[in-house]
Amino acid sequence: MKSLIERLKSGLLKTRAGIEIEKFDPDLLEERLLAADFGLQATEQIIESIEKGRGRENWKETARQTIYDILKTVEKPIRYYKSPFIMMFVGINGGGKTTTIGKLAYQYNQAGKSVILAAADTYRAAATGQLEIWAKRSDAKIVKQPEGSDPASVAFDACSSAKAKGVDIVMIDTAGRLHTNDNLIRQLIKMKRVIKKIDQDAPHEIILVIDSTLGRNSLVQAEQFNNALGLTGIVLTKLDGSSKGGIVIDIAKELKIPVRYIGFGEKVEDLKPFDAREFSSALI
Ligand SMILES: Nc1nc2c(ncn2[C@@H]2O[C@H](COP(=O)(O)OP(=O)(O)O)[C@@H](O)[C@H]2O)c(=O)[nH]1
Ligand SMILES: [Mg+2]
Repeated sequence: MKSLIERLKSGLLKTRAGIEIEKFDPDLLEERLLAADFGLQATEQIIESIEKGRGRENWKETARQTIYDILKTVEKPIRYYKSPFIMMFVGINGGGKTTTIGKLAYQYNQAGKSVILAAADTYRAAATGQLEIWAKRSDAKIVKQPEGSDPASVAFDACSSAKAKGVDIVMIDTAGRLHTNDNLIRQLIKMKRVIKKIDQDAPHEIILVIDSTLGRNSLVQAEQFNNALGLTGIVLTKLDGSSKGGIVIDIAKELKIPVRYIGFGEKVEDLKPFDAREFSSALI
């Protein structure tokens, strides 16, 4: 079986291949980095560091170090400081919320933690079913209500049940689309407020799940969610299908929101806490 690092490396294959050049050429490198969605600021910083650095022979080493320095600022793993630890997952449809929650539920279960999943995407009929499959796989409990129910009420039920039963972790799956974007944001704000009735500090994490194949388009989205909800972290998914993995560097540079996890495949093991050193080494 492949090690996790090897899996991460093959996950980042497309992005790595996209920025691969034979020898250092600033214009060509700039073009390649921008195409991989590194963003202008980070691209300039990387090229400058090479030009000022220890010779062009070692340009990859310098680039890797500069990428690491940028990424290090968002390498902040989740700190589980109380129980139940309540996490809301938000983001547009298809981004990978349900899959990420499922993978995490499995990993927590393996680590001996008890988990409740809240099926608060009550807007789509199929959403609860998908979460149920993950719950079975990872021996997690699921709290659900009929389609069309109030998502805040599902979240509230899940959190109060976790508190009553001494469950370690609650993960709340939310909708990615309603009739309008405003409705969605309002619904999420209400959910956040209702959860506070269980614990004033909760939700302890509000995590935006972003599809990395969308590249820079997702930065605007992230800003909207962040302004409305105050994000505590980001999960970047689908790095395996993306040639735009540079978006992680752009996020670090522009949004400065901690990157909690990265997803690079559909299997439970294809989700890792974000590690700046590993990521920069796997990239270049
Ligand atoms: N290749 C790949 N596919 C993923 C990854 N994460 C999620 N997916 C797929 O993306 C699709 C949408 O994911 P889903 O969790 O339903 O998104 P949601 O609408 O945000 O809940 C599903 O087909 C998932 O299997 C990933 O890291 N890599
Ligand atoms: Mg979903």
